[in-house]
Amino acid sequence: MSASTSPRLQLVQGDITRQSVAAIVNAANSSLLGGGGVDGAIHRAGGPAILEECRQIRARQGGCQTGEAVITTGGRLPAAHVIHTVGPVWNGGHKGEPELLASCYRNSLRLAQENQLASVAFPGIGTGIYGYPKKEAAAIAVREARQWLASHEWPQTVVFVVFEDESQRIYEAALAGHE
Ligand code: AR6
Repeated sequence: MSASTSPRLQLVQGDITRQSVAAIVNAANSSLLGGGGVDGAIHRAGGPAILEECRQIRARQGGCQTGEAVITTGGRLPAAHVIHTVGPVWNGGHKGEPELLASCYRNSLRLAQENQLASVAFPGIGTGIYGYPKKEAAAIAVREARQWLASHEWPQTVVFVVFEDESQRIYEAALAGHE
């Protein structure tokens, strides 16, 4: 159930917590203390070491603002690291949501570059509980990843991980549209 689009940009259908990559990206909230959706699944699968490091980051810098990103261990996950980013809550699209979502991708990719992470897997940040329309979000995700890869060595590979069939179709279209 996977489709390869280019050596450096890939699409996989499945559970992001099962991905053997250098880092998976978490659709977190600004508290960094966990929640539902991907966030809950990552903390469950990765164990308490992730939350412990999130607490240390909170103590240092008071959480993570919308559009920003922080990095922790992956705990027991196959991925060595988790990059936590906070997507915008969808509020009609005129409250800066597109720019904030683009920042999530760029800031996550910047952390991957700084840590020389070979491969990073993203879920559809913001497209679950936070309500960002999936098609518009996929277009931003693909645009930001392509722009980053065109001008940076790290990460070498970006993987979009989609859960549902509908998301798979949406990403396939977004990737085809930018070829
Ligand atoms: N693997 C890959 N994708 C998944 C998985 C999985 N295991 N589980 C869900 N998705 P969401 P958000 C998809 O709600 O909208 C949390 O409570 C899902 O279908 O996890 O950014 C946080 O603590 C959807 O397309 O993230 C925040 O409070 C996408 O991942 C809030 O939710 C993201 O859905 C963040 O909401």
